[in-house]
Amino acid sequence: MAIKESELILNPDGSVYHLNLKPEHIADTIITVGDPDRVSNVTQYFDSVDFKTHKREFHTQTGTFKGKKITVISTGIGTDNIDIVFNELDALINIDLSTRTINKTLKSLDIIRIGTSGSIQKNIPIDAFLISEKAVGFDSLLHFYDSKSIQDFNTSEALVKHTQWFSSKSKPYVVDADRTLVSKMQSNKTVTGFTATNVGFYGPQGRILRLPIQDNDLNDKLASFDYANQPITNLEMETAGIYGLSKLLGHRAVSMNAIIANRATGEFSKNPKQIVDDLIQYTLNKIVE
Ligand code: R1P
Repeated sequence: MAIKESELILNPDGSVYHLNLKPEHIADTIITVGDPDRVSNVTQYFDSVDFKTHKREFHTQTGTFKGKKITVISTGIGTDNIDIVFNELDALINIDLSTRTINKTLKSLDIIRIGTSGSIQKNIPIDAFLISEKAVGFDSLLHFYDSKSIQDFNTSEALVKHTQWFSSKSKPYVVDADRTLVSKMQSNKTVTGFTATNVGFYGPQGRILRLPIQDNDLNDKLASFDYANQPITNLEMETAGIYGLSKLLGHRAVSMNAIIANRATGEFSKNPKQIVDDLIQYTLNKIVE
């Protein structure tokens, strides 16, 4: 059955609605970044860039790095954008856009997020490279999908109990990274961790400027949560959505975090641009290793 025009929206040139991309524009290996300007910061290391487009916060460049075809795409901030980027990337490879029908043989992408993040553990210092082995989402994205089969309910139930999670907030969902990609990206330069994906940057991550927050102790409770010897290590805003949708759609994903802040010590990196650049180069070389 053909997917209706209102459900899978295409631009007049046949590209997918938000990303402005056609199937031939993307590689099987995708790097996602939050900041649209970071796309060129990645592709500056490419042998060549063969395709560029942009619409809203979604900037895309495809080229080769050491002979390997890679697409770099910006997602903007937050799991609401992850919903758009991941559904449209998947549509490009798994839906025939001319007949609007799902392909008989489904393809899988390798998706690597290169992002920034704040540590909540004193022993994970600023400027560290942290690979998320697991993620917990405080946003509600995954609850809108039939996602029971991929969630780690033991960990989320323990977290709800430990934090005395406020019932008006969306229930945390816990999902794993792709183990093979985590192993591939690891080295003595990285640490692995359990990443909390927040639904905002200020109140949801415990930052108080003018507004009081519902739970002043949430970050401390997250830092002291240690179910199955897996303490929560860092905060950012996309990883849980990336892991959830990748698993549901049959893609492999891993999230690489440049730790530019330590919320436990109050420190901020002296040179965040450099640490992100170092992580970009590290990640690119690991992809082709
Ligand atoms: C907030 O400043 C943004 O920075 C982090 C968060 O996840 C959020 O997107 O990641 P990026 O630097 O990859 O955007």
